[in-house]
Amino acid sequence: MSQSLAQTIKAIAKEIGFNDVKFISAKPLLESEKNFLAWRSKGYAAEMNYLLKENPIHARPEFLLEDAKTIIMFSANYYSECPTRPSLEHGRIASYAVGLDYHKVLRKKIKELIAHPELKDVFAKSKFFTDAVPLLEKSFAKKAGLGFRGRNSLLISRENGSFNFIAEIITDIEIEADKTIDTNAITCGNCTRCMDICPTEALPEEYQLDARKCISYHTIENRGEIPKDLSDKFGEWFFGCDLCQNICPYNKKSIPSTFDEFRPESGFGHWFYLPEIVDLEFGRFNKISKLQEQLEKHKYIHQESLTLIKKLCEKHSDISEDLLEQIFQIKFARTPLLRPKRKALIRNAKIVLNYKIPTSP
Ligand code: B12
Ligand code: SF4
Ligand code: SF4
Repeated sequence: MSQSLAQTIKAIAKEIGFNDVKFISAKPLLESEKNFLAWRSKGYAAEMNYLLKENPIHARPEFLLEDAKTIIMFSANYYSECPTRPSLEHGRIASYAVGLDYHKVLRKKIKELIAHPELKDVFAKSKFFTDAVPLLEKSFAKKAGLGFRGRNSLLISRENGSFNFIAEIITDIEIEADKTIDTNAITCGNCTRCMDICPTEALPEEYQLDARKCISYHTIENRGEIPKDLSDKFGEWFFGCDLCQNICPYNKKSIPSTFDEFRPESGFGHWFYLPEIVDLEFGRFNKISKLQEQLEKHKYIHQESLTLIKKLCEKHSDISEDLLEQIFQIKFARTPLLRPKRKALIRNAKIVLNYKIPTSP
C-alpha cells in the first residue's frame, strides 16, 4: 500500500490524541516467544491463566487475524501529576487507573479512527485491541520503534517516558514498516533505579518481572490472600504500583495526557479515601437505612451513581452480598477499579489502612 495511507493514518491518529503511531510487519517474533516461554517457566507469570495456556500465540499475530500482514502500533500517554497524600486514610491509585478504564476508552478512539471518512472501508478485515489480547504488546511496540525496553520491563519512549498505553490494529493490508531508529541502541545505560527501589524485589532480573512478588499483580489480579511478608511492603499502594516508573529518569519528561478520559477528574484520581470501600463490606451495617446514610456521605462518588444507588437501596429491605455487589458495580462503573472485584478492593484498603507510612516518590 502507498506511503500516503500511512501518513493519513498517522495524521488522524494524532488528531484523535495518540502521541505516536508506527507500522510493523505482522510476522511472528520468535526471539520474544523464546523469552516469554523462558520467563513463564520460572513461575514469573504467577496465576495469570491467560499467560499460562499451552501453545501460546502471544508472538504470532496470524492466530488473531488470518492473513495478518501489518500491525499498526499506537501509543497513548496517560500521565497526570500526583498531588500529595490528603491523609493517611487515603490509598494511592497507580497513574494508569486514575481516570476511566483505558480498554474501553482506547477501543472507542480506534473505532473513531477506523470510521474516519478518509479511511472508509480500509480496515474491512482488521482487528483492534488494547491489552486484553494474547499478544506481546511491548515486544511488538519495541520492534515497531515506539520505544525501548526498560529494566522495569516496560516500553519506554525516548521522548516522553513510559506512562503510555499500547494499542494496535492488526490488518491484512500491507503497509510499509516504519524506518525507525534502532531501539536497541537506546538503553538504560548503567541505571538500575527501578530494580533498586522495588520494595518487594519483583524485578529480580533485568527486563523481567516476577509477578508473584509485584504489588501491581497482587492489588489488581490476585483475588485471594496476599502473603503478609509481601503486603507488609505495599505502603500506600491501594491499586497498582508506579514505583518503578516514578523513579525512572526517562519519566522526568512526562507531560499530561491529551485524553480527558485519563485525567484524575474523570475517575477517582490519585488518592482514594479507603473507608469508602470498607463501607461495602458485608456485615458492616445491619440496616439498609444506615448503609444508605453512610453512602450519601461518600465524597468519591459521582452524583448520577449516587442517585442510582439510592433507587437500588429503596427496593431492598435487607443488606445482602448481592446488593453490595450491585452498589460496587455502580460506584466503580467505567473505571479500572472494577477489575479486582469488591472483596479484593476491600482487602487492599485494609492493608493500606494498617500500614500508615509516609508518601513514596
Ligand atoms: C500481564 C500484564 C501485567 C502483569 C505482568 C507484567 C509483566 N511485566 O509481564 C502485572 C499485573 C504485574 C502488570 C503490571 C503492570 N502493567 Co501490565 N500488562 C500485562 C499484559 C496483559 C501482558 C504482559 C505480558 O505478556 N507479560 C509477559 C511477559 C513475559 O512479557 P514481557 O514483559 O513483554 O516479557 C518480555 C521480557 O521478559 C523479555 N525477556 C525475557 N527474558 C529476557 C532476557 C533478556 C536478556 C531480555 C532483553 C528480555 C527478556 O521477553 C519477554 C517477551 O518479549 C500487558 C498487555 C499485553 N497484552 O501485552 C499489560 C501491559 C504490559 N501493562 C501495562 C501497564 C501500564 C502496567 C502497569 C504500569 C500498571 C500499574 N501501574 O500497576 C504495571 C507495570 C509493572 C511492570 N513493571 O511491568 C502496559 C504497559 C505499557 C508500557 N509502556 O510498557 C501494557 C502493555 C498494557 C497496555 N496495552 O498498555 N501487567
Ligand atoms: S510495579 Fe511496584 S512492585 Fe511491581 S515491579 Fe514495579 S516497583 Fe516493583
Ligand atoms: S529506572 Fe533506570 S534502569 Fe529502570 S527503566 Fe528507567 S532508565 Fe532503565
